[in-house]
Amino acid sequence: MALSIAQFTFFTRAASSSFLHRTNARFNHFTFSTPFSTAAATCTRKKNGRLSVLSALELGGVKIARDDVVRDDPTNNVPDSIFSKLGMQLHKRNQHPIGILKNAIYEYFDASYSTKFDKFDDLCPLVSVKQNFDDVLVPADHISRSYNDTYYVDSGTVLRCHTSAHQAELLRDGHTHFLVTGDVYRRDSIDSTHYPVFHQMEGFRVFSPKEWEASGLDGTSYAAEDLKKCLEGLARHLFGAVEMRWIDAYFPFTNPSFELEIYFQEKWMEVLGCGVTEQEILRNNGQLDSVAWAFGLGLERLAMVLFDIPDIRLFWTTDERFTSQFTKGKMGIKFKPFSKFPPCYKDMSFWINESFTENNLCEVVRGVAGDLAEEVQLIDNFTNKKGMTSHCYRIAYRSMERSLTDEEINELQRKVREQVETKLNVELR
Ligand code: FA5
Ligand code: MG
Repeated sequence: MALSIAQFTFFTRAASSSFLHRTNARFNHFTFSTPFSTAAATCTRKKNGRLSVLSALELGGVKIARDDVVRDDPTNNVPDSIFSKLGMQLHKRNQHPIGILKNAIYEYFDASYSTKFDKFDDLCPLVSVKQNFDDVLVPADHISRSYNDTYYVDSGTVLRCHTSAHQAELLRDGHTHFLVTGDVYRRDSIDSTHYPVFHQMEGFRVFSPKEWEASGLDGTSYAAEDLKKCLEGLARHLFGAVEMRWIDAYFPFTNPSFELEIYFQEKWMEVLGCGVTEQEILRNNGQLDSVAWAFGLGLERLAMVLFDIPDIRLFWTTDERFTSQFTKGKMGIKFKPFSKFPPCYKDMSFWINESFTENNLCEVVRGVAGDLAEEVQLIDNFTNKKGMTSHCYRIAYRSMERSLTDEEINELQRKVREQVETKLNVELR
């Protein structure tokens, strides 16, 4: 039986925080146009293309014009709040927890492997649907392709939702050991460990037959063992002792697949996905007899554990009381909260319609409240005798930097209610 979007959204929120291993759900079909970009460190203007992405790497960031990314067009669902994050590249700031962590992971790979891993941290986040999905075998009806989950610039171009989008092109360019760090974008829920822009590091290692033949293992088992050894070694390098566990997972691009969870703030938190790369990806990209492993780390999640950062929004604050606490190259620092301001909770109930999704609601809330929205949580859900379904959401508002006034919060909530009604076409109760 096909799940409705609403049921599905509820289910995935309750069951799992991750994205690419969701399987089928109802999906809106649309046509895909020609791929946008090739494997290059920058995006360039296509002669016919609507995307003009100027290379500004020499200035320390990629510059992209707003009109190229945010458009009033049904094939585009990128809000200004997301555009404003493009080019921020927290992973390239050596004094920022995300940059400090990236450098520490680089150190581990440099120290552990005699074959150096090639490092990329400025690949353009605008990629084609082919790069983001087709090249890594994401099925045509996979939920992650939907407009509900991914930011589309147009029907053939997305803001990458994972760094795996670069695997195929780098393989084709002949790289066999590589790390790709970058900002990735997803329409997602609102809470302390989810943010619509975050950073991933992809790792990829190819083995030739002579590497596993002597071991007596088959190629897949050899790669799986090496992968777990590599990531457990990385975890020890970063954390020393920390409680962690492996979970069997599913990704379209690896088999077998695993996720690593770390115990943090009294819960298990998923920090990475990984596995042995599907042969088809290797074959399609010029690696005929090899096996490979791949992983995708969530850098914010790891940095939260490492530096004791309680809320994912803090990575984006420019408040000096946050930024001044971190130092280039220093891993042992624990974040000291500068003060804790009280949250304010507002509930809202409405009758949902067929097209309602929680991600759409979260986009409205973020659009109005930005980083003042701390959490959006479904607290009640019922269907009446007429078959109408009601949802009640609790929105927590809290600033990381100051106390909010009652008037300010009431005004935010008034706007959220208004936009939920007009943009999502639901009936407020
Ligand atoms: C992926 O993105 C896969 N591409 C990872 C992978 C690569 C698997 C190579 C196999 C081989 P997933 O959707 O689970 O998988 O996301 C990976 C990590 O990103 C998660 O474990 C989590 O740490 C982080 N993450 C996911 N969504 C968010 C979010 N909204 N905010 C912050 N971090 C997130
Ligand atoms: Mg996951």
